[in-house]
Amino acid sequence: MSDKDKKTGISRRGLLGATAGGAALLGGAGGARLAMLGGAAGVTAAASATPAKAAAGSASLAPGELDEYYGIWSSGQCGELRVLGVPSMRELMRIPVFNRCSATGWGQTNESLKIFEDGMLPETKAFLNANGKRIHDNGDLHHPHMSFTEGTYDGRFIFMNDKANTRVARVRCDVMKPDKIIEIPNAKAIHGLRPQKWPRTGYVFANGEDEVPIVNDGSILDDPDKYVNFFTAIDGDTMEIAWQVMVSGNLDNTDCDYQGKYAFSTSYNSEMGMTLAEMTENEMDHVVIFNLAEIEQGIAAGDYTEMNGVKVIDGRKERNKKYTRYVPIPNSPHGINTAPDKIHVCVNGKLSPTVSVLDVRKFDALFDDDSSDPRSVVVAEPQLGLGPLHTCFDGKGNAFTTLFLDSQVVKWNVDAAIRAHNGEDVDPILQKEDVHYQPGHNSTSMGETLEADGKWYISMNKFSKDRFLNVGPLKPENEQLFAIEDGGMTLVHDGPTFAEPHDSIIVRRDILSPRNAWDRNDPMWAETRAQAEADGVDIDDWADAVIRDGDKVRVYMTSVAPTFSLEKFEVTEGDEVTVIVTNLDDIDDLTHGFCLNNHGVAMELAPQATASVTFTAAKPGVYWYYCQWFCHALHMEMRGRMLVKPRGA
Ligand code: K7E
Ligand code: CUA
Repeated sequence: MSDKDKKTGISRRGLLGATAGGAALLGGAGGARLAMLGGAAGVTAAASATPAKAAAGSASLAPGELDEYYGIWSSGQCGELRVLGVPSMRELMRIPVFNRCSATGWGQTNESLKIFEDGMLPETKAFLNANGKRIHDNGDLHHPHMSFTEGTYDGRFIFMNDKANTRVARVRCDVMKPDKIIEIPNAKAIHGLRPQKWPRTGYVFANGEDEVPIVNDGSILDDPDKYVNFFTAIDGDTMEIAWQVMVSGNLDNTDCDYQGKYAFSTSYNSEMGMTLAEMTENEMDHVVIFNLAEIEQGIAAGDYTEMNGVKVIDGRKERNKKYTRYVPIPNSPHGINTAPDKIHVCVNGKLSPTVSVLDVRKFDALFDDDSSDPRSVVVAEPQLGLGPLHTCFDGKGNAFTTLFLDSQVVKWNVDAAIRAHNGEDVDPILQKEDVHYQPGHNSTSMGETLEADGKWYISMNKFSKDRFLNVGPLKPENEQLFAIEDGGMTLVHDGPTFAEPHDSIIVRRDILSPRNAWDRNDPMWAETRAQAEADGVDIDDWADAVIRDGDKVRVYMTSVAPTFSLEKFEVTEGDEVTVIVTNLDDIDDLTHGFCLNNHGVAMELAPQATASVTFTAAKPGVYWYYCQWFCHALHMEMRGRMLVKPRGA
């Protein structure tokens, strides 16, 4: 029984459920909306062949009805993580990760700054200080993936990359907040990211996309021989770097097997070129296969170079075929996706109209014999259409591949593709559907796990163009949800999203059960708690205190709707003030906030949370602070005053 149930015996959910009888209402509205979209689609592109059939109703939920799946969404250059309900596609939450958030204080509270700073490399700290900043508060979050145990999601963590500032973050699924943000040494621009699926996570694999000179000290620019890329294995439990492998070519996306033996990354720019012309010269680029056991043995045997505190194995092309093998793939391959059949890996050709299918059972033989042909692991290479970027699966032997240039999704059968490759006269392509427009990633419900259930398919489209009301030169992206359970593809949702939902996973709802209130002993504010104890303040009880410590002042208060325990406090001009607030309310959804007028200070205080913020009181006068999350009928009255006395007065 959750906290709220213990208190009241009834939750807000229960109340909503009791009034949610009028389900038919929404089904009708949803149908009308979809009919309109079907019409609009004809303007510049062929309308989807199957707009909103009867199955459309299955994506519409009655008010108060809960979704079957959590959709975990990236946000690209917004730097945050988003949570949607699937199939309703209602946005449920935004979780700030690499970005600064006004509503929650993420990137400003001491607790969040500590997470940023703990994972930061020393040279970045120095760079930021030189620029008058404490953290990078932007990110480019492409790939969110949940931790696995034995091939399926285990509800512990969500891992994600930041291409902009070469970081990897972890979000705790119990409170849906990040607890680790680490900067990856040596590599530049972390792009592809996947957690190990078997036996568990385990490693989190992260690709460095941009090559850099091995010694990147400003003395080398145009000397391609000196440039390398890095593949990184992070320990998902400790979020420490386990090892890196130096490779040739820009690493793009990555995935791993269901056997716990191999990871593999697509790589474009095998030329190691610096300009567009140089980068696209070769017809064939490659997939790098990483032999995990051999790499671990190599590390244990001391066959590594230490670079910036990380053990780095040399896995460059033709250096040592023990650790890596390079499989030639046409042409600038992009997405790489392991099928839930545990055997096949789909490599999406991007500039080639093909998807190359690798058979992981052939990888052992490849590594056993140095002279073996790396192409021997390719068991099919169907031509699917123009611009294949990413593939996902229905768990029934079928694959769905996005075709960026064709603005389509192609549904095809993996087994048929293999038979065609072996000379049989069979067409693996089952269906093509127009999407609007230019899809990048796609995902199916539970599709990257052994529990792929083939119910829902999401197309994350890069362009919306004319599909919605014009909002100026910057347009939203567009996402489309298809029901695929009956074997066909039925469009059931078509809706704009802000920049840029890049990738997603769709997780069965029973896998996640976040808390309704924080644990008062949460590690998030352990340091704050230790300081309070040192100051003799019990932050678990209705308390207030103003502790002066030289020019530092710590102001403790607690909140119970609709009051703060401190209605006013005094500091002196020039003091470094830390305000520490604990929300003692433990009722479901009773979040307070602390916002200090004209100081750029604001933070969220969810039930039972402690948070703190530090600033310099530089402006004498009276300043109101107030609760910035609506909490009570007297929410407006939940406020107090800070007096800053002139120094020397
Ligand atoms: Cu295809 Cu960053 Cu996943 Cu873009 S990557 S689409
Ligand atoms: Cu407390 Cu609003």
